[in-house]
This record gives sequence, C-alpha cells and structure tokens, in this order.
Amino acid sequence: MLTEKEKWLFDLHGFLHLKKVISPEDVARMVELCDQWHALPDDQLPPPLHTYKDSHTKSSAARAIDHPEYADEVFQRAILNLEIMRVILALTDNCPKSLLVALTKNTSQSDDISFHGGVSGGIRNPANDYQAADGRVFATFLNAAVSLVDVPEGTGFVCIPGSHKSEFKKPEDVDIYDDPPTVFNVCPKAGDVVIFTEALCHGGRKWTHDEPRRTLFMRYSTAYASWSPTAGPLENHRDKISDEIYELKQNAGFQQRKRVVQRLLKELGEA
Ligand SMILES: O=C(O)CCC(=O)C(=O)O
Repeated sequence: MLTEKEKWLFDLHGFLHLKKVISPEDVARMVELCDQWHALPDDQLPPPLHTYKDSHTKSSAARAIDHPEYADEVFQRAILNLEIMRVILALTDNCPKSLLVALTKNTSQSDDISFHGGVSGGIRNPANDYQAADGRVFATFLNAAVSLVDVPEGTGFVCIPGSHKSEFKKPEDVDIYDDPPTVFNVCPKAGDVVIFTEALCHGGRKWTHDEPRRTLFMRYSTAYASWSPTAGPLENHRDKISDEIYELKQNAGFQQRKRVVQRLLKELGEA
C-alpha cells in the first residue's frame, strides 16, 4: 500500500508529507470548530472535550483540546481518511488502533516545544518501535498531523530526519532552531498531513504569525501496544462516535483483523 518511494522516504526520514489529503470544506469546518471551542473555557466545552494537561505541559504551551471526534463527525472522517489509513495500515501491518486526537491552536503567545521522542542511546521502547525488514516498514506509535493552515517556513513542526533509528544520544546543543541537514522544518499547506513515527525526535518552533496555527493531531498505535489499554474508547460517550471509530479505538490481538480494517483494505483494493 506504500509506494517504493514512500517506503524509502519513511525509512530514511521517519515521516511522510502527504499533500491535499483533507478537502477544503472539511478544513474550513475544522477551523470554524477550532476557533469556536478555543474561545471557550473547559467547563463550557461540549463533553467530553477538555484541554490536554500532563505534568510536563507548560501553561504557556499551545492549548490542545482532546477528543474533538466525539463532538463532530468531521473529525471522525479525518481519523478514517482513506489516504491517511493507507499509510497507517501499511505501517501497523493492518492492526491499527486510534488513540488520542487533539485540536491545537498556536498563537504568537504560545511557547515552542523542544525536541522529544527519538531513540536515546540506541535504547528502544517496544511500545514506540520502528523497524524495516523484508521490504516493509513498521512502526508501533504514529502521529498524523493535519495542518488546517498554510505553515510558512521557519515555524511549526521540526524533526531530526533519521533520528527514529539513531544509535546515539542527541547532543545537548542541537535544538529546534538548528539548520538543515541536522534539523528539518516541515511546512505543510492547509489540508496536508505529516505522518511521523513518535520514535522520531521532533518538536515545534514558535508560531510568529498573526493568523493562529491550527493543527489536528491524530495518534495511532498497533492495536496490541502494551501501553495503550488506558486509551480506549470513552464508554460514557459511546453514542457520539460511529461503530467503525469505536472499533478502531479498541485493543485487538495482532492476528485479529478488525472489521473496519477489512472494509478499508477492500476500498484500497487490497482485500
Ligand atoms: O508540530 C508541532 O508543533 C510539534 C508537535 C509535537 O511535538 C507533538 O505532537 O508531540
């Protein structure tokens, strides 16, 4: 399902930039909802939407609103987008699970995000693994970042190409503002998607433009990933998502073929 060039690029760089994947109508609807929700405090968001917080999130970081797919089907369409799923299915060997989805708004007040991810000193995390063998590429934890705006050069997503299989620890002084070839700044247009393995060392440069940056981050893992049992569908909000999204969010053994996967493979001419 990946072309030979896509396999070569993903193996070499750790990400793929797919162009014009989401329709302009869906992008416009997502921007509208993004602006509407980001204007509200958490207690006025439609449940189960809320702001992402963990102990590492700085209060100055861009606000990310989790679970938008439970509030509007435009986000469910994005999760199941055939062009995105073509890549996710190939990379998870047809055993995917939809994890946390977040709608992020960066303004010129938001902090940048320093480098994280990557293979440190050659030590690999089996829940965030990358392998290439037998003419195939395989990753257990992926992020599909749909840009809802045109990203100008010098801002937005940056990564260290190839760091998903680096054997050595990143030197302390290499940072997100370094130049190529060490650091690469990916600049998608609205509707493009950047799919990367979370094993890739990546971060986000400060947004410097008046028009905010809006991004939909959709994480996927293998359905049997050891760390993801806590990240299943929200049972209290089951009625807000389709049967296919519900199934895609569930755990499954690696020999099990989800019905939604079977349907997608058929549409892709692979089953
Ligand atoms: O595109 C960005 O701003 C970086 C996002 C990021 O680092 C992440 O989602 O982990």
